Amino acid sequence: MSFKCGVIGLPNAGKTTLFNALTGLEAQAACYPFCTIEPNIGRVFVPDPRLQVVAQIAGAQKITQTYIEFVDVAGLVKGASRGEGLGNRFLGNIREVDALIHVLRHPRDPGSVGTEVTGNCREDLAIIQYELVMADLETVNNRREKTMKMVKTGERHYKEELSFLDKLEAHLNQGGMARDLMGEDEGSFFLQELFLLTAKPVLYVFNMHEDISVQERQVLREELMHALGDESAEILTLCARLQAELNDFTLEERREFLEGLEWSDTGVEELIIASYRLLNLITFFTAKGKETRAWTLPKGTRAVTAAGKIHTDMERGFIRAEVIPFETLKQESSFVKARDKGLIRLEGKEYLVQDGDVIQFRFNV
Ligand SMILES: Nc1nc2c(ncn2[C@@H]2O[C@H](COP(=O)(O)OP(=O)(O)OP(=O)(O)O)[C@@H](O)[C@H]2O)c(=O)[nH]1
Ligand SMILES: [Mg+2]
Repeated sequence: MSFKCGVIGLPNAGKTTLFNALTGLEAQAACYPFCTIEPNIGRVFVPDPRLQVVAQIAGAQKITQTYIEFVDVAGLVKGASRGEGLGNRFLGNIREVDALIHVLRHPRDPGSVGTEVTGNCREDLAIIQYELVMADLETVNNRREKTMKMVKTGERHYKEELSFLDKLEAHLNQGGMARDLMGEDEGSFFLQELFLLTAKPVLYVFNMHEDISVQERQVLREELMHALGDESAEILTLCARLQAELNDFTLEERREFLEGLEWSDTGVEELIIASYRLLNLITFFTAKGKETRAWTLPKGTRAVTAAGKIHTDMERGFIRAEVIPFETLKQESSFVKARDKGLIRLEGKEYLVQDGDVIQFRFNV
């Protein structure tokens, strides 16, 4: 299963333009709201020079890069959680993604992009956040009804869940995000089953018109940081149209094109690497048989869950993980040598996979 990112934001924010820039696809982007109705889905391979090294040491004949799947959905409007616009459909499309990319737009002239984008990032941000919170409140309420019935069985688990749901509801009612409660033990446990939208990690992409100066960009970025308040979110500022246009260029052409423009971006690779870093993702490698492969995971994933990314059987029948960090393997440049020296560790289900781990899973089904 690949890592999925949902691209969300107001209609006309530039979601599809960004999606095209990332994926090199040509989904329709146009200056009217709800240009996108059915979600666009695209794969983006994550460049990682370590993969070649592992493959060489493993003598692999086949190399498979890891990829992120981007899902570009319809714009979200006020009232979406109550079914306005394409509300429910939209929310259904992003319920299952692993992370969100929230696109905000700063147009040169707000009038030019319709009434949805106000050009005031604080207002635009508040509209989307409100809808996500409202949708989550509905999910929490539905869950509570079920849990209330189960509490009667007398099982402690349900009582604990109910008290967590109360706490969560109060937090959401105050405009808080479910992800704020993720750090708590009970939080991450109960939240896992709820698929809440505000529990997903989010990267804010501030899409600015190509004519915006460096100074203005800095001011706008600070405004957004301010609007985000306590939320420890990551922000990427870019010009989506410029990024999308760069896809058709060779490296040389890119340089010429960007000369004189004050945008320093050299292309989509930086964008992907930045998203990867900002979303706190890591890569691990497998080298089994003829194939060496890279896989994407959120930081802090347990070995048994990582095994499940490869195959559900591996998760179910997990015995242990044999792990060697990339740097150690590179130094030894041989799996056999590394094993002889005792450098391949045996780890159990609870081991937290680290970036660069080369892993062989032992399982039994
Ligand atoms: N000049 C300029 N135009 C942009 C930029 N980003 C997006 N646009 C234009 O704005 C319009 C809307 O962009 P889309 O990418 O379709 O917006 P969207 O968020 O996907 O909109 P919906 O699918 O309707 O929700 C298109 O005409 C884009 O070409 C930008 O950075 N600069
Ligand atoms: Mg679109």
